[in-house]
Amino acid sequence: MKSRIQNASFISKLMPASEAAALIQPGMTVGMSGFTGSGYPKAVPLELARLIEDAHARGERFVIRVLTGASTAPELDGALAKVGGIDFRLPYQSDPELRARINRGEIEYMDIHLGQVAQYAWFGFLGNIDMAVIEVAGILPDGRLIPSTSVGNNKTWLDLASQVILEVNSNQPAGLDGMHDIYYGTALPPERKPIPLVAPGDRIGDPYLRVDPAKVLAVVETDAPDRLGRFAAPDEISARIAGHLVEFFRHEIAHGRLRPELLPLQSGVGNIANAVLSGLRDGGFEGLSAFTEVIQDGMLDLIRTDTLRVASATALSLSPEGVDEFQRNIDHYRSRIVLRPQEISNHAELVRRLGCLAINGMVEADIYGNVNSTHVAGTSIINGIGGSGDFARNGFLSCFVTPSIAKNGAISCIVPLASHVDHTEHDVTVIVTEQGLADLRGLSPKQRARAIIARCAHPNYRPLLEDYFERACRESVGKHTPHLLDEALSWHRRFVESGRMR
Ligand code: 0RQ
Repeated sequence: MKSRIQNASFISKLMPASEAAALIQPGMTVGMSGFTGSGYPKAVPLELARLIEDAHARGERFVIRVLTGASTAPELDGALAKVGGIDFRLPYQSDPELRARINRGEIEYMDIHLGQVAQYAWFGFLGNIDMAVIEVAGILPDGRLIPSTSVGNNKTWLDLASQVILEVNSNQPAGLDGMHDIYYGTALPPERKPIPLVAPGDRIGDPYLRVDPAKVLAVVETDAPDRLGRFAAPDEISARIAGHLVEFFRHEIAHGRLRPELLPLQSGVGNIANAVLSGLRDGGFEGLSAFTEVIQDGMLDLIRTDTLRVASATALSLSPEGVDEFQRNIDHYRSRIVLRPQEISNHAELVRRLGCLAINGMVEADIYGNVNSTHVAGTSIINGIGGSGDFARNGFLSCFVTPSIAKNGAISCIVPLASHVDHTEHDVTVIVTEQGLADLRGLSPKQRARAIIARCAHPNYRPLLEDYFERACRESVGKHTPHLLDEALSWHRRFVESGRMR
């Protein structure tokens, strides 16, 4: 392990995770590493959960505020939520225990664009960050830190936190060294300058994170893999969605609006995103690039085959097989992958400059193109907006994908009125289901409604949507975006009451 910690002053701070966890006091705001299940601290949060459980058994209140990059894993979000140790959490999460407690109203959760978390903290909107708990892959002789499988908000937490605990994980590939690009040129307005990145693979910073050694109270050794699941092979529905998108990109190339190498891809997480990437590989595309948040197996495969020349992201989120492949060919990947802080990977200025093709999953869209990415029936959160808004608002194209129905057809994913809106009709250019693709560019609200109902709705729900829309066009007082106000959310009310929208 000494070879991973090459600085004597950091070696002198080595201690067991239980001792390091005891440095975290009730009421603290703690910035932790971790983004989509990778690069999160593996030992200190588990020990902290034990301390919190003991305190609660003694009748003492012990809760903390937890800030991360994005979702973590059972060892962090799951363990702390289970013992009732989280008072407030931001941003994106996906842990079942944490989600359940948020939806029971036991934990305050702030859902915020991933690209904006760092500036929010720098503006002072999150109060003092008392502690940072950050996983790294190693510590250099000069005290700089080799980042782990995710960068997330680590730079911000290390800079802003009053105190720091480092976990040095020897299980993370040593070959990660050199893959990161940490930009230290951000500033607060009005001192901000343009970010000097003009292509996805540009390196504009330093491969290493910096930390003031005086703030580092503890260094903990770990040797545990990121706990990541396997991806389902694309099913028929996701393959059809991917097929529609690939056909659409070809159409755009034919009309001169896209070049054969497309524009930098941003692809959300999950089954459909993976299927779209497979569709691009099988569709004969070449010379592609990605400016995205997360590199999953599907994207790794595109890099392996050189279909994708370069990929910028803030995290690797690979299956165990993906990790094996990554480790075996790490030199190939190091020259093609750049991992950055999420304030850069998701920066509105850069997404707009590069003209990303944003492809994200959604819960539902309404007939006018407002998209709900986060809430079931408008009230229960699934994961969070993640980075979808960073890319949707600013991309060259903003595509949202979903199967047309959910829960075996009990739910239509195209509804009269979205029960919660994450992306407004002004930020959505393309909606795709397995039924087809609605190109909303240049259309008025009523034209959009006709396109979405005709191309994207499931046949079981299409006549109901047509009926709603035609009646709304006749009866609505305002005829620009017609609605029947008493009826607009009745589909969701029926679902909550009976388990079915019909
Ligand atoms: O529930 O697991 O209980 O069966 O939602 O749905 O179809 O498996 O789709 O995994 O792609 O997730 C929007 C959640 C889609 C995701 C969302 C139910 C459905 C299922 C999942 P079950 P699928 P996916 C980059 C960008 C926001 C963040 C984002 C997401 C479960 O894409 O979190 O885009 N997006 N980040 O049954 C009720 C509906 C439903 C529904 C689906 N209309 N009503 N339930 N479900 N549609 C990544 C980051 O930012 C980090």
